[in-house]
Amino acid sequence: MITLYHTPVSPNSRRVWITLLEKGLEFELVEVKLNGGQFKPEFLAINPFHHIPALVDDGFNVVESLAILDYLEAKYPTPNMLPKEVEELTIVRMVQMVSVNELLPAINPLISRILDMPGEDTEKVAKAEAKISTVLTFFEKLLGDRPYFGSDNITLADVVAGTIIPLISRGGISLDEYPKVSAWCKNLMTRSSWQNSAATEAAFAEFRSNMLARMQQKK
Ligand SMILES: N[C@@H](CCC(=O)N[C@@H](CS)C(=O)NCC(=O)O)C(=O)O
Repeated sequence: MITLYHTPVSPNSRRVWITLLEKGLEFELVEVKLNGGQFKPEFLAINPFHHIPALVDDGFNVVESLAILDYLEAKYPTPNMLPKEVEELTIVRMVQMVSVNELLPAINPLISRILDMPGEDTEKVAKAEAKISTVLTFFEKLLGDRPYFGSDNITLADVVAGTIIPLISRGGISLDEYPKVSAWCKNLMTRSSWQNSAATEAAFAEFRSNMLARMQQKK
């Protein structure tokens, strides 16, 4: 039995959820409330670093979302979500790493817009927009004429980038200047895995009130 410990608005856990759905696996979802649930001893026994996502498969614990995706691909290889050809595989890995190391941190200054909260830092937002533009230009080239990154079928790169880019749109950044990325993103949104794992407005509202509470505590 597979159990995924997750939080609805987190792109880190959503990428695992989508991979489970794309692979047609049976699994149980356990929501970890990030207002303290991650520090409960039973969760720390699974992930001592108190982060979601964490996956438990028949007693085997896996943490770190990219490691979880590799585990799922190796253990449940059908459908195949990692190309074998060297350049295609490298494109997938580049997109995964750029998404996590460049794009995701650039979203942080946009959080106030994504969640409709006060306190936007305009200087940080301008820097974030410049970084996001660099990433989107890079992705536009990497997509080329293919429907997915490095493949004609969905890959683990699409799952990683495709759970972050919708948040950028929610943060008010248009994809119009990047027609290939825009078409790729629209196509992903039609997949049942994306539709069934989308965070509800109630989940965004809960995340927002947790953020506001944390900001109050820091004052
Ligand atoms: N590198 C980790 C990052 C996971 C992560 O940052 N998770 C956040 C939510 S998006 C979390 O659990 N935060 C709560 C905490 O660290 O206490 C991964 O990719 O799995």
